[in-house]
Amino acid sequence: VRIYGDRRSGNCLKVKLTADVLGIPYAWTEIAVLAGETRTPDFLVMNPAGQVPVVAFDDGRVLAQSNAIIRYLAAGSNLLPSDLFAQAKVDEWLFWEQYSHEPYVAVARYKVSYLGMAIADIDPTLLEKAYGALTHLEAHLNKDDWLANRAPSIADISLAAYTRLALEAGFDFGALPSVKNWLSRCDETFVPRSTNP
Ligand SMILES: N[C@@H](CCC(=O)N[C@@H](CS)C(=O)NCC(=O)O)C(=O)O
Repeated sequence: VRIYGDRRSGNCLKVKLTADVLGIPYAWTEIAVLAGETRTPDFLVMNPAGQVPVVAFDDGRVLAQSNAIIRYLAAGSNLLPSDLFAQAKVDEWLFWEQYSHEPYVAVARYKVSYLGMAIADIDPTLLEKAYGALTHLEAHLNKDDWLANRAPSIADISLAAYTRLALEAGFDFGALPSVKNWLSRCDETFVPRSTNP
């Protein structure tokens, strides 16, 4: 497979980590979001939505949307349970990530890491929603080591991506000790099996 992605994007890092952990070999094509490389005519043929990540398979099929991609890559592995209800509990977190976490946590982090803004200058409403999402994670992780089914899964890979990038970008995790411990647990558990570029 070939992954088209921007190495600074959490959505793309989810795909990279899932492939690395599962030992799926791939080639990586770097697409610079800020340089407009997701909006070139060639790229838009592949993904009319003009976004990375995109995965192109050897048979010509193409798949976009980070959580759809990691779900497909992880099917049949221990990162996605085969029981349908257990799968739906993983999906619960994947959908929550896209609607209630990524739009705030990733966007706030984008302003700092891509645009160079100070955290203090970010719209307080956006910050409040970002910390609200992180606090929801904290409440769950106070009770449980993992997000879904008391076991590591792509739900953790997905949610950890932008949570980690927010921590690295300097957001205040003082009130989020369980989230920080969970990020460390993810590092210990999701160990790359392959050495892709
Ligand atoms: N819901 C999509 C979001 C993808 C997305 O927002 N990608 C950003 C980079 S993180 C992008 O390609 N932006 C470029 C653009 O919109 O032109 C996913 O999960 O893959």
